[in-house]
Amino acid sequence: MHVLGPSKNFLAIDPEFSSLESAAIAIVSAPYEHTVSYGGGAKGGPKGILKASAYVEFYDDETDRELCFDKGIATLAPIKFGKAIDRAALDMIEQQVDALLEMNKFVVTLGGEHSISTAPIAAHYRAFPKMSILHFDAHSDLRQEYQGSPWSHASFMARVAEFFPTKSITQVGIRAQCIEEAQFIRQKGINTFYASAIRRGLHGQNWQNTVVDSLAKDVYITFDVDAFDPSIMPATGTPEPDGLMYSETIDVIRQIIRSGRRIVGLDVVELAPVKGLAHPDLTTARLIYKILNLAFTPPTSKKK
Ligand SMILES: [Mn+2]
Repeated sequence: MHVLGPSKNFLAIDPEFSSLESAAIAIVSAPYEHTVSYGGGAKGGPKGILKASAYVEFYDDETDRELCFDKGIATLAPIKFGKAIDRAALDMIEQQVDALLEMNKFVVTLGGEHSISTAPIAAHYRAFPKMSILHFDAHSDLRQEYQGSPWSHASFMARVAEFFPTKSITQVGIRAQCIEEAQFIRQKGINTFYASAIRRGLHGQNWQNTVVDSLAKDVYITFDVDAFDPSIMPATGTPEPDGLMYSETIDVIRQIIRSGRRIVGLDVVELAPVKGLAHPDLTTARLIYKILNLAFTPPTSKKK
């Protein structure tokens, strides 16, 4: 597996801290885009995130450390899909994630469209059989198929639900779906926290705690950036109003760690960089580094 150097890797860090041998964290780039439904550009996501990450500070004040130098972060060269689509493309990603998990790396997968997440989820599920999935998204992605394809980004969670226990799936920020998806959620016992329910106070003031209470001890996070409000995240194919803000989102991650749970893996998808608009790429790069900082920092207090 080829690793990118400081001019192209996550956070622009020297080889001493970004070699695969020494790093505890590995970044996989999956610039895959095949089933666009509205705006395109998600294949530029990994590159946009990596480019912006050069401007993210190494130091995190909350955890009071430079995680990238303490733990090391290796960024792998992007997967070249060639003509591979659907299951064949997912297999390529899954193989790489499998290999990294075998080396005991914490794996972050960058998309690409959301359909790629099926691959790292399958790989992590083998390694962490009791894990929950925490799915941030504006869409529940539970359509059995979309525009004729069962492998559409709009169907990704329906594919996951074929091999993963639906009661161990928690969705946050959902605000656009069809009636069949709403019925599927109820039938299968998926824990879906709708944006409207959060805003109407149906999950209480500390809704983040209610979200985290639904999770097992091991948590895999799949993050579609369109979970964020379009005011802070306009650079995505299918933006929807009334989304999550940055700080309240990070509070969910804080609560995972505070409650003694553990984050076992992460993927971030659907960033479609817009030329001349830097903040969405930076927001995504910072989100990733923040989650890593929290994931690798033992809680100082178990207080809720
Ligand atoms: Mn989405």
